[in-house]
Formats: sequence, structure tokens, C-alpha cells
Amino acid sequence: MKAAVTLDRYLASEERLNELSTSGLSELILQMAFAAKIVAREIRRAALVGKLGLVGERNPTGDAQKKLDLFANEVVIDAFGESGLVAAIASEELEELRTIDCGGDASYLLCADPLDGSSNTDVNGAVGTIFSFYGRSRTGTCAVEDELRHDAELLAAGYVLYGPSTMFVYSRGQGANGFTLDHDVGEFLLSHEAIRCPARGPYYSANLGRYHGWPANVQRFADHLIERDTASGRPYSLRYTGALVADLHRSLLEGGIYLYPADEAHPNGKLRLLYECTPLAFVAEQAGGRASSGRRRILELRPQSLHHTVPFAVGSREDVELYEKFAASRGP
Ligand code: FDP
Repeated sequence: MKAAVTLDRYLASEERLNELSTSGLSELILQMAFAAKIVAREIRRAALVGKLGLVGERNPTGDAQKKLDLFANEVVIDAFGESGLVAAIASEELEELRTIDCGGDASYLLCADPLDGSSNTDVNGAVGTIFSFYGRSRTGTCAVEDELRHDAELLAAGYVLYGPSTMFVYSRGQGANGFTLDHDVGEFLLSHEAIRCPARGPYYSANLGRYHGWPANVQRFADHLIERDTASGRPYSLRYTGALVADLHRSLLEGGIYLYPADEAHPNGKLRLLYECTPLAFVAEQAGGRASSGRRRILELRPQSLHHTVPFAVGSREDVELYEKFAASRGP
């Protein structure tokens, strides 16, 4: 049997092999993995300890907040608040950036969606955490939002998938690797080294209930995916869990595209560029996939505000490229 490789051992060897700087990034990734273990534990027992259901408030982009949303948000903030490494945290659950008191000299910024897909919490469905760490261009805590909008550098990103097992997937620009939580040992162990996303298909994930509110060229793309054409592997099969992380994870491992275009209810898309689309785009590209707003590569976009939303397509490179062609077309 091959020896199990823990996340911290893997991070250390990744640093050594690639001569990466050791100035705290591994520590931050490990701290996120620790937060994920706490969140995973609470999700597992949520129905037994009164953690299901709504809080009765809405988050900054108008979503109804679940108790687990707030719990996960607090866990993430607590995990980094005292680390001395993070100057500020942007979160889906916080209206404003949370600057850290002692963080003026800290070198990193954290952007996170602590609990993605929270409509799934009450039905024991898959949910996720999305995170990214940026290197700062300056110190001090005053102009942090400005940094995120202009010159902070995305150094590492990843997601946690809380499903039948808990998985931690991250990249710091040297490929994307996945770890599965061994609950008995209490460690994330390497299970998916150097994830490679197939070039295309066979799945697509989108809320088809919104089809009639989509632009005509997006409708044509969805129609195209379900046409019969054996040579190109169509029709694609529909898989939509209601949790972006879970759907993207399937596309990364097995191929396909996740799509949340603009629609009547969300004229600029629903998903948040800073803490949902950008981190997942980074991981997808590191796995050989692609992510796009339809017009531009997601990683070329900078948020105009913390909760800026964009239309989003992510997954297999050829599928996303085809989506971009449909998005650019003027139609028949
Ligand atoms: P949720 O609002 O439940 O957090 O992040 C937003 C997200 O979920 C994605 O995870 C998910 O794919 C999508 O929104 C679901 O939105 P719809 O209900 O409109 O399909």
C-alpha cells in the first residue's frame, strides 16, 4: 500500500520542488483546511444541533442567509483573524471588507464564499467553501478594496466540497490537487494528484428552469448541447446539484461545463466575481480547463466592487470556448 500523503507534507514538498517562497502561503492553506474540518463537522451534525434553516436575514447580494452560512462565515473569520498573515477578508456574508486589527503589515488578503450552495443544507445535499489568497502590493489596511480592484495578485485558490466525503482542492499555480478528509485520522490525505479536466463533455450543469429568461444565444448553446451528434459526443447529460462547487468538481474530474448566464432576474449574472468565479477559474485553468464570462476570460477581469457579479461558464476548455463562440454570435 502506498504511504498516505497529508496536505501539510504535500505543501512542503511542493514548495521544495518548485522553489516556492515559504512566506506563509502554505500556512494559510493549512489554516483553510482546518476551518473546513470545523465546517464539515457542523454540517454533519447540523440536523441534530439546530443548525438547519434560515436566520431571517439576507446577505449583501440579497440571498436568504442560512444558519450554516453564518456559522461557516464565523469559522473562516476566526481562523484567519489572529493569524497575522491576512490584512482583510472579503466574504459573501459581509457587506464590507473585514479588516483585521493587527493586520496592517500582513502580506495577504482572503476572499471567500464560506458556504456555497446553501439551498442544499436543509436537504442533506452537497455544499462547498470557495477561497482565494491574494498577495498585497502595499501595507496598511486603508486601501484594501482598491488593491483587490487593481493590483493584488492572486496566489492561491481552491474549494472544499462537503459531500459524501469532504474534499479539499487547491492550486497555487503549480497544477490542482485534491485531498480527501480521513475523519478517523483527522487529516486531508492526497487522493487526486494533478487533476486534469477532460477537453470536453459529457455533462452540462445549468438551471434550465431559467432557460426562458436567458439571452437567445445562450439558449442556442444549451440547445446545441442536447442535439444528437455522435461524433462530438452529444447529447450532453444534464447534472445540476444547486451547488456550484459540486457541479464544477464533476466537470473537472469527468468533463463538461457549468453555466450561470445572465437572465431576466440577474441581468449581470448571479455569481460573484471576486469570491466565487475567480477562485474557481484559477483552479479550473490550473487543471487545463477554462472559465469565461462569455466575452472575457474570468482571470482577466477585476471586480468593480466587492460583490460584483458576472455571467459565468467554467469547465472543459473546448466546451467553454464553444460557449464563448455562441455568446459572441448574433444568431441566425
Ligand atoms: P446558492 O445561492 O445556494 O449559494 O453561489 C450561488 C449558488 O448557490 C451556486 O452554488 C448555485 O450553482 C447557484 O447559486 C444556484 O442558483 P439557482 O437556484 O438560481 O439555480
